Amino acid sequence: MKLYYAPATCAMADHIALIEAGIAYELVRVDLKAKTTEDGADYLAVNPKGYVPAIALDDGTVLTENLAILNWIADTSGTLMPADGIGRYRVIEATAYVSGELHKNFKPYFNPAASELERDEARAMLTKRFALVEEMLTRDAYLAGPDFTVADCYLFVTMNWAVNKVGMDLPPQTMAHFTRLGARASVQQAMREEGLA
Ligand SMILES: N[C@@H](CCC(=O)N[C@@H](CS)C(=O)NCC(=O)O)C(=O)O
Repeated sequence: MKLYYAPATCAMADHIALIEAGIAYELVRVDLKAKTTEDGADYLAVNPKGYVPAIALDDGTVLTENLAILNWIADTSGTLMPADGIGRYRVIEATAYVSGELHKNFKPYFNPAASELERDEARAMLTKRFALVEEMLTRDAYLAGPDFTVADCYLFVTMNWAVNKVGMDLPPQTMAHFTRLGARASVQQAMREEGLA
């Protein structure tokens, strides 16, 4: 399978999850401005949405959207998420929170046309959203309970943006989680492979 990515984007969540799950992958880098892949092909022909991540399975099936791809990785490998019960829905709930409530609030920081006011409003909202993450990490070792799951893979990306793009001070448990996850072999490998380490 192929993972279409750009460095340090939300596709890194899937990259980390693939490594954790032990699923073999080929990375294909996308130029998000030009909408081309590293070999010059038209990325829109792969994913008409034009953004990353996307995965292409060996039979040519293309799957997009982090939530779907992370669930596919977990289900395909039988790891990174409970197979059933409320624990499974807690992971989906946490991943949806990262996607809908954390990720989306970084948008002004990736949009050169965004105003300072928009950035300030986004930062205030992120502070509020990370306060809930802090509560969750005070209760449990990982975002969705006692075990590392796909929700933590995605959370790592947003914590990385908060610290290294926005310059936020994350609350203490969240910062400790960021440091712990940053030391995991899978995260180190993903960073290396994306040219970030
Ligand atoms: N709804 C998508 C959003 C993905 C997304 O925001 N991707 C960003 C990188 S983090 C991107 O490719 N932006 C470039 C663009 O939209 O042109 C998902 O959850 O997978």
